[in-house]
Amino acid sequence: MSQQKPNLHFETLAIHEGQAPDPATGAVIVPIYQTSTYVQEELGKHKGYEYSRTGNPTRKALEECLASLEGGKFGLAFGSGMAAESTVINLFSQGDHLLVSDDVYGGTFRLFQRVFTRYGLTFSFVDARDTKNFEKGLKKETKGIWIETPTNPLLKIVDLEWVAQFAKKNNLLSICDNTFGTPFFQQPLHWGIDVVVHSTTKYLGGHSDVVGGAVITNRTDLFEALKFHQNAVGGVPGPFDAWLVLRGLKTLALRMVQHEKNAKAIAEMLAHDSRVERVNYPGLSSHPQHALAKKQMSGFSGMISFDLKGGLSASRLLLKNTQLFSLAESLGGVESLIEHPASMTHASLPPEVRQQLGIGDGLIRLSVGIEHEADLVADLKNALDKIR
Ligand code: P1T
Repeated sequence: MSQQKPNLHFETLAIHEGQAPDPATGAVIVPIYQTSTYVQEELGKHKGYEYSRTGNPTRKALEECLASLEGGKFGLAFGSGMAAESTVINLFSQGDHLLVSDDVYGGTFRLFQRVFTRYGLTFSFVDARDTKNFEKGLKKETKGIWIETPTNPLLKIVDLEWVAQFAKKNNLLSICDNTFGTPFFQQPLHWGIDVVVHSTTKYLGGHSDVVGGAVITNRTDLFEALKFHQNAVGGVPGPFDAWLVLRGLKTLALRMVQHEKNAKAIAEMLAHDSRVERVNYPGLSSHPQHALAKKQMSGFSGMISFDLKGGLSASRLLLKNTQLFSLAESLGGVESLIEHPASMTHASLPPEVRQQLGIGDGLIRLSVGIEHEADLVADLKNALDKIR
């Protein structure tokens, strides 16, 4: 359990929470406890650790720090975002139904539709910009509501406060994937959401050098059930991976300020470019849900998507001609990335679902890094000029 000190700020918690100097050596940085097991002095007498799937001091430091940053009591770390998601879904039972915001990471859609439906769970994907769609989708078997906000890749916003209240009223477990927002800009637990999940591969790790996931909650009952499943199912991160994410967290606040500043400049440039049909960035006042984004986020993060006029051939030219934006899946690292959701991150969605959502051949997604703003703007302008 995180010993959160209410008077400490985010930046301070990121560096200190769960990370007291090592009692054995005085090391300022939490050591990488690269061990699978721990000695018992005599039967049943140990220093709190028995086996590293169950618990590891490096992982524990990360889990406490993650909990404090989300304003939560309990954190659990996983070997990937998908492992974190699977463990949360393990809380449900055969016959249960979940409402899901329709625009989610392609791998989340795949996990729900192609893995967990085989275990007797059912999922309804609804356009969560209009909360009436959740009301319409509610069934007597509905036990959970799963949202992403901002969504991947269309940057739709889902009303956290409404979802939390709707879940409470209808006895549902509410879960929010906060990967795009990050706890620096958005804290779903604050609005009453039960469980936050993360791909720590992204902004939290921040350097594109580790794959990881996390789950955070304030509820003791949920923590106990999740901790049981973390150990029983076993999707834990290795100590070195936990350490990399912990190191990444230390600079999260600084990085997010720069990600947002750069993203804003690029979104504004794109919004004025004749080759661009539409820009999705919640920080633009023209975003249809800008007011809601402003209510529940303190900043708008570094993810942008936009539709190019000219479809696939225009996309190909743009993707081929950026120098600083590398063509790659993933997001949230210090370096800028560009990708084509329809054939990359969201290729696992059936074509008709992609079309319905508006993930077309002209859609481009940017993960704006922390390089100099002017260099990034110039790189994109230069690549846009190659389209005609
Ligand atoms: O890749 P992994 O750490 O397993 O996390 C999965 C995941 C979960 N939630 C969201 C919102 C995500 O974006 C992801 C992974 N996304 C990408 C790899 C991507 O490029 O969108």
